[in-house]
Amino acid sequence: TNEEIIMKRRETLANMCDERARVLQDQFNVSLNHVHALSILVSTFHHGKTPSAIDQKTFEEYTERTNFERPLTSGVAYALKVPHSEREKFEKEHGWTIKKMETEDQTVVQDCVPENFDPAPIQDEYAPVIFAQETVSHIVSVDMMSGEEDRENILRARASGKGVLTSPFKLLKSNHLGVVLTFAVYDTSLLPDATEEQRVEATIGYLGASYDMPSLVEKLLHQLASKQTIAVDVYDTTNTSGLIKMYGSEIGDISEQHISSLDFGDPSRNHEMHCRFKHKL
Ligand code: WA2
Repeated sequence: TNEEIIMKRRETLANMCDERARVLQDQFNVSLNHVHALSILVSTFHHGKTPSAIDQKTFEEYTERTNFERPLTSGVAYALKVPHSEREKFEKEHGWTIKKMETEDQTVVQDCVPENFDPAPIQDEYAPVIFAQETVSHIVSVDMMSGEEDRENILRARASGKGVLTSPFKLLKSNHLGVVLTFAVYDTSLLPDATEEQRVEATIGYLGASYDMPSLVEKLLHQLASKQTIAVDVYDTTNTSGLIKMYGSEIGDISEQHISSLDFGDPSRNHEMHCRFKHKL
């Protein structure tokens, strides 16, 4: 009967949506674990050794060769915590000035590359990127605390000791919405039961990964069958008064929609996958 066909169709949609949500969530979780491990690698071989065993070239080589470990990421980078009192010494040592992050609504598009960025204005502290995977080499020397979403992530990462996610925003040199995942790197003196204040005090840097949602979700869905059949949207649903679409299209009939939950590992952000058939019954 017609009713049975509709029921069956609804069930198929639910199964396909749940499977896609699970694959995306698992891939995200795999890369989150590897970004975490990378933060420990930097702690061990950059901060834990004198002289450091990591420089930009080593970081670039290692992150490129282990890229397969971080599906969905478009690049990883490491920023140092630099208090204002150490800025001059830091800039002299590195031979460049700490740059202010500028977004396209402040500059014309062709100026929106870090080579043209202005020096960061005076702040209590900075988070200049010192190592970057080649795919995000344009953020080297940029103060990550001068970008609203990156700054919020850095503050939350170091106070919590957990991996934290930004809400979706337009990444530098990208036309898409993306998210950034950040882990703080601490001085080895930090105890596991430390307070927030002790965590902030023991922070020495920030390891971050950027996720270009549209291109990466697209790549993932391509690997699954029946891409022709269903349309998939991914939303940040943290703010219930305004969902943010991180990935998706306008096609399909939303009257028959299935919603699968997504857990990207940061309890203060919520995500959902919305699926529908591309063609009416
Ligand atoms: N990485 C890549 N592109 C970006 C970006 C970013 N942040 N922010 C805006 N566009 C080094 O949390 C520390 C990476 C920030 C880490």
